[in-house]
Amino acid sequence: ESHQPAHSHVLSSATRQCSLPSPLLMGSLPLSFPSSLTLKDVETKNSKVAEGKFEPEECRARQSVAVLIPHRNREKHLLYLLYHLHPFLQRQQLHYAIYVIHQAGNAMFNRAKLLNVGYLEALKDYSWDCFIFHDVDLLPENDHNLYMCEHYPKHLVVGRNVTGYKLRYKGYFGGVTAMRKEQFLKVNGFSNNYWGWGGEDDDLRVRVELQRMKILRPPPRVARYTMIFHKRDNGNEVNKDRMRLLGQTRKVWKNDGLNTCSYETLSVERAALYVNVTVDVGLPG
Ligand code: UD2
Ligand code: MN
Repeated sequence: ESHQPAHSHVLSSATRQCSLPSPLLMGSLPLSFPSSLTLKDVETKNSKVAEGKFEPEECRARQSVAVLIPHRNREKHLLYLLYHLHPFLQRQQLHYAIYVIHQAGNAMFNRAKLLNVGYLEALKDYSWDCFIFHDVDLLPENDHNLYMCEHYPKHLVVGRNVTGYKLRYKGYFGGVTAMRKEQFLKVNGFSNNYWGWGGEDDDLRVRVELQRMKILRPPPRVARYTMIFHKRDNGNEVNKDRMRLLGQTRKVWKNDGLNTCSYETLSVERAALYVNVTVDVGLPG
């Protein structure tokens, strides 16, 4: 139904692109961890989020962003992440969805493969422009740290509370990273072969460098995170093979990644605040 002539150039507010920076940003906010917080509370506070998705009403979002969270047995961390991340992403006026990729079973954890699965599964829902690969225990402290993709891959974690807010080492690419759909495809995603803790983030950095892409980082005062304290999980012991694997990345990346990622999706549950994809990623070997 329309009372305007078809050739009208009057733009409705919803077709005007969101401004940059978003007028809703608040800068650095203190994080809180209410001990009695429940998922229901977080749902109530985010009533405009449905099936993990949100889109601003007042303007047209600049990017459509899928946030992918590898997960197993960190329910409390996930609750605090959802509690902080939903309002944070809404203030950035993004069209976004949050996907939790849950590894079924108790076998060795495979963060990188879970993120490949997340990318492939999320693209079945929508043609997302941008992917954020996000540890479950990292909370962004400043909403000027934009969950958007750039001309090159972006590493969003310069500093963490636990490391005195300093970059851990040159080339460090762990924690939270942002890559365009095409950039991730170009590097063939993550390796599927890193089981247990460590190395998979460095492997992705090597893939990025092999494609002559640079790595961008926001200013240190902005790219700050709080990591919720944790010990090393059972089933995610240090991967003793990681250095050997890292030595062969340039030889094997074309045949180890998105194009060889075999898995079995056990369920896709569309909860209010996130899409939960439970997956059998198989066993090392
Ligand atoms: C660092 C990196 C992380 C990854 C890891 C090595 C930072 C800030 N993070 O994290 O990106 O490269 O080293 O693999 O540098 N997880 C579960 N359940 C488990 C085990 C892991 O959900 O049982 C997920 C969860 O999202 C977690 C992530 O995997 O945040 C990384 O595992 P971690 O937090 O134990 O490792 P950490 O903090 O050393
Ligand atoms: Mn951690």
